Amino acid sequence: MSRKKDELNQRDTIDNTKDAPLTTNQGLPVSEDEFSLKAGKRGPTLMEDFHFREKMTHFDHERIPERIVHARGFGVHGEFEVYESLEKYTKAKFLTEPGKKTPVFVRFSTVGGSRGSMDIPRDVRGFATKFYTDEGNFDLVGNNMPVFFMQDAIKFPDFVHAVKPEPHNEIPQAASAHNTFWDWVAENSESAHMVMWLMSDRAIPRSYSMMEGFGVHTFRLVNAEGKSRFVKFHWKPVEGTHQVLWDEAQIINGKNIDFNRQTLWENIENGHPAEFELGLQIIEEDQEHEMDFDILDPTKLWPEEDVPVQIVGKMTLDQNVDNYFAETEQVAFHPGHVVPGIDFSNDPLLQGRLFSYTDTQLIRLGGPNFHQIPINRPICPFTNNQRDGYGQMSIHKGQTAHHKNRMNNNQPEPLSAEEGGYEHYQEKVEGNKVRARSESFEDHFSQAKMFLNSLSDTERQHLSDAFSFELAKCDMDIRNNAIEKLLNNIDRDLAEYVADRTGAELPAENEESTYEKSSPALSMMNTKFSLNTRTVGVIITPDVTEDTLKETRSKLEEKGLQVKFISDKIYTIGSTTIDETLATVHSVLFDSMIVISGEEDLQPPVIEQLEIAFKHKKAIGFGGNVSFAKLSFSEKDKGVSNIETELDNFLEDVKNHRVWDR
Ligand code: HDD
Repeated sequence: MSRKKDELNQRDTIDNTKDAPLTTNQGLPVSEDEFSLKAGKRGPTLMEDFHFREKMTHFDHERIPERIVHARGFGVHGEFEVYESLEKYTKAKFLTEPGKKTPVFVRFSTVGGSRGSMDIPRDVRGFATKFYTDEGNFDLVGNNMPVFFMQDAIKFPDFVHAVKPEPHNEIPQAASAHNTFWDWVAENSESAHMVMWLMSDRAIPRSYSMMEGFGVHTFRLVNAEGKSRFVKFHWKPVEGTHQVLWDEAQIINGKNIDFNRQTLWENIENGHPAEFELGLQIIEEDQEHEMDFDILDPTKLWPEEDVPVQIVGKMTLDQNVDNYFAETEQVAFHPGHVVPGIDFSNDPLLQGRLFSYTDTQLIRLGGPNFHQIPINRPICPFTNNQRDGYGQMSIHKGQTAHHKNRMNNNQPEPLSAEEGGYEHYQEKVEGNKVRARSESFEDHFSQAKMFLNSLSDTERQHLSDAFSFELAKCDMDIRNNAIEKLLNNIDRDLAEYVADRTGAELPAENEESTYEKSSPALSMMNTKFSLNTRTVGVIITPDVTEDTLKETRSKLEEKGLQVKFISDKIYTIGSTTIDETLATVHSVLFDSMIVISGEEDLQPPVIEQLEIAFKHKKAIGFGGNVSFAKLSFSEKDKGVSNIETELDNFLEDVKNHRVWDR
């Protein structure tokens, strides 16, 4: 179990859980750590106090610049195993050796917010995976959405400036619902497809283990014969793709700002790993131009019904970090970290990313030796002639640090491709030097429309309300512009709805896309459903007996549910202790609620939580003598079940995530 972390952390772990003397960083035992050295008990502190100075200086330097995007993240360790050899497609060893477990580190993140912001803003989620393979590190630096806001990396700084809090007053935190974001997306209509994803429920995931991951760009796989194919990478969550509601997200962000990270942390601590299957979509080189879009355009996805996702392996994330800063904060991803058998396409967004990531680590991690930080270090040997620099941790032996050399027999020596050296795919390219975009990237609205065509009524309603929410937070001219330049070009009904909800102008001309295609895989209603890791908050009144509590817990836990007892205060009956109070948790923090009462009436805080759970379409169970008199719903409503007589109905509703047709 500890293998993965140990492999990375060898030599570098300082175990503060063991008995040890307190020392300075020079190893000098310290005799007193509460008082600085003074001239007299009430006198001034002395410059001579090296212990104080060292401790304070270190503290003063404890922060590094947060990431410009994806600042708030949460990392976990695990491993990846391929199901069957993919040697037909690639020579990457970790994809050709079934049974071989490759250690991985995954960092999930929000994009726009600062490191201390909340877990469930409406935002894209980062899904970055570092595979520590025997041929070097491979980083798949993706998101939970398969497309992106722009087609060319040169626009990335503009986009990030627009989505981040506004420069004059640094408001709003971790939100796209403001003028500069909507100004940018409306003026850059290539963002239309991604904006649809951002306004959809994909932007408010229930859990990091319940969202898909996408490599986004078209990459190449290259096999041992040198044959190349285009590929898109997918992560499919074993628990399915699920969301919270926007109203719920806003309450969660106040009740538990750490909701997503805490869920993942606790699930892993409790033995429930997060599991994802790796999927590949493959297009043969000679079929490059067969789609009705350009496969190099990162604002387009390959419909899964046209190019099926082949499931090829599984990633199991089952180990939390030992130290957040050392691992999660210092991990450095880069789409350019590849291994033989994986190569790039000419997607202009990907090409720009290949520059940006190393550049950002230099400022963030303070110099060119960030690859030596344990979490970034390959687990295979690495040698070259790079030397010195800030934070050099390695002691390079020998007299030479130059290539080619005779003094050291030309060591370290480059390897040929046959011997395992990385060789770039020899794609033939030619063209004039131009600052221009290919005409094949010009259609910005068809796939935005396809996304809308693919949603269920519930999802479409959520998306329409999300647009209305966001644009209502903008100035009127920004609203009008976004409706005219984006929505009216995607779907007239959507434009009408949002214009009506926000008091904006509906453009005179209907310019909606006539694209009719839909892709069922895009609806979250067609995902997997499972009871695994689902939670239930069981509210009880003080007159409920211990037997009832024990029986309730065991029958729910037996089905895989995670149970918390909630009452107006913490108390113990027999061997059962109440877990939470009505003040410390809330129904928004659970997938489902149960209320069990004796003879006592339900009190206002209980009623409030149940009403909100009902409004959020959650499964509600009841037991004992619960009276519905003070509730706006009854036992006859959909998704409300007696757990003594209809437990299976309750469990089915929990498994289905929400009672959408309530
Ligand atoms: Fe990026 C971080 C994903 C476009 C420049 N990006 C970052 C992270 C993820 C992504 C998951 C966080 C990694 C971590 O956890 O440390 N980025 C994407 C995806 C993109 C994308 C899926 C489009 C398909 N990014 C993109 C562009 C550029 C950048 C076009 C610049 C040209 N991204 C960065 C960055 C970051 C970053 C500024 C900030 C921190 C870091 O790199 O390490 O360099």
